[in-house]
Amino acid sequence: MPPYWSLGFQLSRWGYNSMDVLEKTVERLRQYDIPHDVQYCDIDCMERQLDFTYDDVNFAGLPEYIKKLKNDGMHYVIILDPFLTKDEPQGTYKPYELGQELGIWVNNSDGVTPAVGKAWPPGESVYPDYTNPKTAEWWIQMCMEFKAILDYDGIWIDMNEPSNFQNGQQPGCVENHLNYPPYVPDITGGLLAEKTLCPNSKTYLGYHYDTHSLFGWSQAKPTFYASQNATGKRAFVLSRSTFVGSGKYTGHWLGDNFSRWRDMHMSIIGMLEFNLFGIPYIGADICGFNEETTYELCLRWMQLGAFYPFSRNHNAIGHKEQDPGVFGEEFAAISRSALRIRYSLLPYLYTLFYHSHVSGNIVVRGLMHEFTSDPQTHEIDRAFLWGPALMIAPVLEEGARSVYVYFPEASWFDFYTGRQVSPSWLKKSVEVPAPLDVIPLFIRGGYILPTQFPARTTVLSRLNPFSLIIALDEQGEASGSLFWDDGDSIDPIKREEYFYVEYKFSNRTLKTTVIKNGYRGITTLAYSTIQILGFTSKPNVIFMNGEAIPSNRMHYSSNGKITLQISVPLFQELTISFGH
Ligand code: MIG
Repeated sequence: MPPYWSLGFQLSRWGYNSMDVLEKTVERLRQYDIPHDVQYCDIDCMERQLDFTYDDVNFAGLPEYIKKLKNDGMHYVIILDPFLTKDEPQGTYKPYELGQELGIWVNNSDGVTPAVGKAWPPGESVYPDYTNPKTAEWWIQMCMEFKAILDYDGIWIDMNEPSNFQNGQQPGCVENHLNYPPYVPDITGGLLAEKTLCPNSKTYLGYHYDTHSLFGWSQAKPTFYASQNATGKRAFVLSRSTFVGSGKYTGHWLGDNFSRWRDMHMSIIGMLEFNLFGIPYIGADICGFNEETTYELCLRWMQLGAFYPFSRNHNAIGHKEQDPGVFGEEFAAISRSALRIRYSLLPYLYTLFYHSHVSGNIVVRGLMHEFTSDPQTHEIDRAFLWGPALMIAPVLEEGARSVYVYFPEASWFDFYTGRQVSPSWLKKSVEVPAPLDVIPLFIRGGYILPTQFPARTTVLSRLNPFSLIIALDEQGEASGSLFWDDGDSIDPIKREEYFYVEYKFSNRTLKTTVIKNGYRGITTLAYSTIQILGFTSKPNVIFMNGEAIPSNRMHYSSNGKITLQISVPLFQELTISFGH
């Protein structure tokens, strides 16, 4: 389970370069009231790019600033690289010296001398061999000690392919069948050692040749425990390199994309793939990493990125600022409204993660996943679903003010108006309006989505009233569920400290069934609104648990939408009937 806060909006960049710029950036998001849960600082925040340090000159006051952010309900994530310089003066850099003493680096083919590459920190670097259990212990210890210096909430692990600025370690890879096998995959440079270590390097588990693709995988697990042990809370790990099975310990971002429309489109494909790979916590750098973004690209990307499970705007060093507060009032307002929709839907998203966690179901889905027998869905990579029920159809082209949306056979409702999509649109690609301030969204009939009133952070939104959106199918039925817990403790499901309720609507009646009532914090939460879409005739009497509800609590609009105001604790089971 990801921590709840990690479903909030996140902001990062490589190259804030100073405390002042970092603070001003965060401040303008706040001025514009743009939801913002997580802040990052990249390797420019380190002292000379040394892991487990921070630059106390250019980022003087960072530890105090992090405390301030956290007091304000925000969270902070650090970055760590998997290489350590061996060339700091003796007695000054413990992470290297302790690791050297323990003998935990990836070695040359002799199995004893460390492989020496070149990476970000000054001097030459060695590589922790995370397949060695001793390395895991050392890493966890370093992360825990660093927590006393920067009070972080999660760990971003980068460059863990592992990346090296040279082809192979020094003095280069000898000519043999491991380093130069007769056949290689279609890789950059046609060389296995390209920008990494020689294949005949030795790790605890065997030759690097055999374990190369598992480097990030082997780092994710100890980093998960480092995060968990250091914070005492649910782990947050974000890794650039992953493998099958990584999803148990880490999320992933899609790496160094470009600020191009095509890359924005490709991110949907990457997101769908990673859900199939069992790594549902996934997203791309919003507004693009390399190259300069533009106002319109970045705005459309903020709208799309509001629907990445991992929603982070991130930028490379040297490029113009691209956070949602930097482009002025209109941009800020549009970003705010997209993110407020995200935040209102977080109970639904979190519940999808619960189902993914306990049963392996996926979070973000291609339309073909839900409409397998409709061949027209099989090629769709411009629209996607959250779970079975929410279709997102972003604008992916410059200048476009509409998108073509394919509606598989189902009842669909416009998210914004609640109006049902005309049956004549089904099984067709239909042009729907998408002015600059709108990302088209549709709810699928047959489903009940729990929502919550949004706020600037999830810490605040988690206190707000809940609502249900009940979208009816052709039979007038719908179902759904809500998982809820404290959002950041370790293993709430194993400890049975959670709340789980199932929703069922049929025969004009909503029934909620509390399956698990193990979370104490549930008592202060309440439903405030029940919305029903696709209700064809105005109900005359409404009964809730046997008592009539005053008619002024209900609004019925001719497009078939019922809005009912109630005030009932979440733990209370409900039977609400909408009589003729
Ligand atoms: O050589 O830490 O993909 O997100 O900003 C670049 C600096 C190293 C690559 C990551 C990117 C990050 C950058 N890193």
